[in-house]
Amino acid sequence: MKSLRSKSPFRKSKRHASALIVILWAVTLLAFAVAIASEKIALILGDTSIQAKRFQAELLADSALASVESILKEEQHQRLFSKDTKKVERRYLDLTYFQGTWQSQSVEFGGGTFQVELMDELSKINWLQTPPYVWRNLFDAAGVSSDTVNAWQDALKDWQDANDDQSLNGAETADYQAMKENKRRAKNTPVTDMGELFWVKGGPEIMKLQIIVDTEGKMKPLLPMTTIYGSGQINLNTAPAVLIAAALGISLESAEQTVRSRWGPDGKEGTEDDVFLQGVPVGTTMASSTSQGNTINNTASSSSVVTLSTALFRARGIGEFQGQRVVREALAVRDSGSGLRLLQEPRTVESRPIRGEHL
Ligand SMILES: [Ca+2]
Ligand SMILES: [Ca+2]
Repeated sequence: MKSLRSKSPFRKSKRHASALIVILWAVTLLAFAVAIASEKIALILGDTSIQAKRFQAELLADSALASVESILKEEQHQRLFSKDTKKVERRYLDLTYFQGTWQSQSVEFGGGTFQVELMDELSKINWLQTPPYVWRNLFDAAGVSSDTVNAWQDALKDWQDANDDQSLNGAETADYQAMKENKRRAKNTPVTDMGELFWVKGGPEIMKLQIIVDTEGKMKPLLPMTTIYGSGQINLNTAPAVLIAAALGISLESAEQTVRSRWGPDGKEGTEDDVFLQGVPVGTTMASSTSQGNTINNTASSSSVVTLSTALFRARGIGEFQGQRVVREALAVRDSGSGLRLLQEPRTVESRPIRGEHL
């Protein structure tokens, strides 16, 4: 009887069930043990924990970039239907009338937050596309000697042109090979990365230049105001006064007036009454095209050094997770609709603890 009973299917399954419970317990205990151990490891190796959090922050930053279009549409929708018109700053969301920078609201997700930021890439001066005379205006204002400017412009030309014929003040492979350190060859194809400019003869000196940016004599580094992307045109609706002055060949004072006219009656940037410029304000004399009069319009030809709108943006995804912040960046282009399309793989431009937060 006993043996029969023990062979009954019911008892057998019950025994299996209890075995399963034991295994589950074992697994659970093991999981606890692993969890406790990894907590301890994380405490001992603080870095591991920070790296894990940064990785989460990075994922959030990438999520922000991946969903930039839907974030943009969502905010446009929200603000369009917002009853609080005083707070509506619709102009920031209309990419056609973009006026500099725009930041989305911070979205909570997966225990952290993400956010998108857009900046106009045409608010910068282009190392490769902006005509040399504009650069000369800028360098003159910055007090760079004409010898230095000539050498730089020739070296940049030689670095990119296919031949090995040295320009008057330039540098080709023979010159780079004759250097004491970092012997290299001239690239002989166009620059494709900002970092490359440091390899061009004279590059490091030019890249670390500080220039006067306003009539009060404030100095700022030149490099963040520069790009290698886009048409080389400088956007009057987003560029700083110092670049507008160089582009139009006008005084810094006149260029500051242009910038102030963007701010509207309240004299503040980024408020409801800001004005989108439709042309160069009357009274501003353009050294390069005085025959065309004082006003240029939005249909300025591609040969013009200034523009009034942009289609090229620098999109930033900002991810924050448990005290860690990661910013990822990629160029983005406005497509024919209201959409925005990333042109590059995002890359990390910032990765750090959030100030004031304890880890
Ligand atoms: Ca060359
Ligand atoms: Ca204003």
